[in-house]
Amino acid sequence: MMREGQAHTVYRADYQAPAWWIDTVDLTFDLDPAKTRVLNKMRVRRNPDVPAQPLHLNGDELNLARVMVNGAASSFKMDGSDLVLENLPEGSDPVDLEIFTTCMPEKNTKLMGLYTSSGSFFTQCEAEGFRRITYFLDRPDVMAMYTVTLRANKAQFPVLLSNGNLVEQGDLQGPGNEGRHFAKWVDPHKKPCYLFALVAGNLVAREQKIKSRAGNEHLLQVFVRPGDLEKTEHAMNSLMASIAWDEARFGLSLDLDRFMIVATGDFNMGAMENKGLNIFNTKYVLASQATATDADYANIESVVGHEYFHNWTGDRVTCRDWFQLSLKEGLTVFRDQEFSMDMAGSASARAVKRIDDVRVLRTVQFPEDAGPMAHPVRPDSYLEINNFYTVTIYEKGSEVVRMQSTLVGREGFAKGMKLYFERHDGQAVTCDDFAQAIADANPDSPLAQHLPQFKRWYSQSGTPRVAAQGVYDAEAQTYTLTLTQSCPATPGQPGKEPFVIPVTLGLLADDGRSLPLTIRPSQALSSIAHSATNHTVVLTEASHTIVFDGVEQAPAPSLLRNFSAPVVLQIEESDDALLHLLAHDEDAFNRWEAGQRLGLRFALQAIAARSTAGADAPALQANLLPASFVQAMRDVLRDPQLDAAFKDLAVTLPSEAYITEQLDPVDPQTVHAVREAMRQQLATELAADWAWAYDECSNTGAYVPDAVSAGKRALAGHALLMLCVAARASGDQVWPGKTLQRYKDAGNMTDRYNALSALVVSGSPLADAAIQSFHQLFKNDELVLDKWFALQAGAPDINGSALPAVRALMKQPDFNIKNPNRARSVIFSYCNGNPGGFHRADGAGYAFWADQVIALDAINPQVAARLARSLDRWKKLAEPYRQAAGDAIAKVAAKPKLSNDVREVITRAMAD
Ligand code: B3K
Ligand code: ZN
Repeated sequence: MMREGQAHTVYRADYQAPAWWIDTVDLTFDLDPAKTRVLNKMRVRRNPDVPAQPLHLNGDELNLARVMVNGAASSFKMDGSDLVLENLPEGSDPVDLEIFTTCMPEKNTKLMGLYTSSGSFFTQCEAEGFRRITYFLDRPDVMAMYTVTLRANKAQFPVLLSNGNLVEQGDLQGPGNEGRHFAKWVDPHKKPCYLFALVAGNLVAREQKIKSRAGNEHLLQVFVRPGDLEKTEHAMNSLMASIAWDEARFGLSLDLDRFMIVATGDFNMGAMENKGLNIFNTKYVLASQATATDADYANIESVVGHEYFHNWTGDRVTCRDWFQLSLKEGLTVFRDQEFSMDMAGSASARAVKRIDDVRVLRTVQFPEDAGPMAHPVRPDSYLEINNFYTVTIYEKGSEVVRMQSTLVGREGFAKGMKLYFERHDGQAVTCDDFAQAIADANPDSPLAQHLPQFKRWYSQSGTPRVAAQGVYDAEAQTYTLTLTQSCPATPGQPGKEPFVIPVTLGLLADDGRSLPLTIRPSQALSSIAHSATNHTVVLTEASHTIVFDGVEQAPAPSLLRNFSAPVVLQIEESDDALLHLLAHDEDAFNRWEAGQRLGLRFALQAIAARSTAGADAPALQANLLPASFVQAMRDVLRDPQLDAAFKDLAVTLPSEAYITEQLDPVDPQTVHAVREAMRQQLATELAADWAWAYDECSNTGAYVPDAVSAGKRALAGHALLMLCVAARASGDQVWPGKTLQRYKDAGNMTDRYNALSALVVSGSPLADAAIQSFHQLFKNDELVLDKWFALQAGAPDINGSALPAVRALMKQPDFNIKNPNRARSVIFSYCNGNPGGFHRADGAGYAFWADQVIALDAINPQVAARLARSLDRWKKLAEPYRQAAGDAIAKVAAKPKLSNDVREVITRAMAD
């Protein structure tokens, strides 16, 4: 039965407690790829707090065979694809239900519910996939105890896994059961159905026994396909580190005898935190130095950590309803970010991680918050919940938790977490409950003082602006800073109330020293002193005037240090002031930020100059960047105090996505051309410095994926790219030649991939041969092939070459649109990662996008809806792009059989 025709908007305000509870669930699966039989025995009872209602069970694409109530066959009714039981016994006694259904896992291309991948069974139930396995109250506030029996052919499916503890296993007896076996699992914790999982197949496991601080023994297992076992060491190490970290930092220990991770090559997203049985995309499990880059290693650590941390923040305390998704996601992203920072070690490595996270926030979340899909961290409505697993829920949600931590301090936050678990362990709760616990544990904090106002971060969408203006009075020795906040209108939210905004700041003297801060006390403004030279002021009003006393000279203000709030800072600063911050700020984040602001400024100036000149615009000049900026980049590169990883970020120009966000209307080809010209200039004028940096960093010895050596490899790779870019202009082939040699000699994937990428991205004639050789070397490794596809789909567009190249890639025998990783590596890499190739004046890129959204929607609506987001910002495109993008969107909208997922994205894009 299909869900089509059932599309309706769900509103947060309509939340009602369930009319029935499900106390226990006993599931028996007869696993067969073509037709799996599911027997679901549930004990249910009426919720005494809610007026009596029929039991309305969700279902999706199920074949129903029979329903029994307290042992007798029962009548039932269908409501669309849902099952309604109207005549259940009155009263408060528990009722025993038995529901027998079948489903077709091998036909399940949506990868939601029970599906097969390379001959094994996997499940994905969040958000609403459990209803594709059996009829159920598919909502997170219904928490039950699960017993699961899996039965299958033993040769084909030797491993049978589900949540919790294995209590029984053996061969099945009797006629029809030849060659079949079973396993019975009991989960000792009650859980919502979205955390249910099963896995069955031919898998092998890396195992590790550990002892917790409390002295308990646990078995950790990482399951993969035979042959991949040697690539699981890093995932296992990451899991052990995560367990140790959660105990040390938050006093949270593993609550299960056994914790399992299973990898599959077919997965809609990164990974899933099913209780005790996490299911992962292979991309975030498998790593060897020959096949995975430093970024892959870091991502594995972060995703393994994220899913493990969900064991408490998500699984022990879960969401009351899906509007509260950020309760678990924002908090768990905050926890994984902190984990990665603690693992990275040095202050500089922490800053690098912070910069990486802020880059994602500003290049993906800020555009989301300014576009048609803008929604609050706690949304008010949705058509399809899967569309709300967004950077706003995750990354902005994490920033909202980070601000709470800033406002109560690190220790105060740990106390708040403790109270949160004391109050809510085993419950399904709301974002309000979380913030209340953090505030109640810290009654004297600015968070407690301003809690209702602080919670506007959950309810108001859009990215706030903070405008800053400073005046120095030499005579009075005061520096007066006025900070004014505002927030643009977003869909459904024309006006906004002021937010609580923590602004961490300092003042720099001429010689680069940080000045001691004396903030004149004021009723309206709380402030927190972290050190003599670094304070956080807490904005609550539309405008605040902050007076610093005893300021001996006109200072350069360093505001929003460490990106203390997810806002846009608007401040007029001279180039010199920014160069000064870039050279001296004690806050590493703001050093990087000063360079970004300068780079952005020069890009916007060049773009403005070109659009004024119109069609007569001369070819871009080589010197878009002033000599002082180029020199500052040279100083960064050559600075003996700075880590390579920081240098790599500081000498990277703002991305096209970030520049684009500052413009309205935007001509994407101008943005592309200007950024390319700026990069060409940095490549050429700093050629000797890049060569020096390459020599300094190119040899990192035996491969270890630690932050310091990874930083060196990143900078060496960046230097190679710039040297190849310089060669493109000069014609000198020495560096491309060296790069090809580096590609051949590389002892690890990071160096090999960076060399290959330098050749491809710089458009070197040597790229083709290297691309061929890479395919030869790695044609049997799916994850490396994804890199191979992605690199080519993102390759520079030379006279319209990118789109035909993408079409050719899709004809390759190893392209498979049904595999989400492969679809992403080609189609998404082109539509989202190759702006110069995608935004074609003839609109062919957009037409291709429309065709792919439609094709994918028939296979996998979740993946299709992600792709549908590529044109979110189409209304601010300049002509002829806008018209062409509008036509492509209309083409998708005209399809009668769209999924809710794609329909919602497209409808919003058209309405905005
Ligand atoms: N909770 C899952 C995401 C589920 C997405 C459903 N469409 C992974 C995570 O955030 O850890
Ligand atoms: Zn998560």
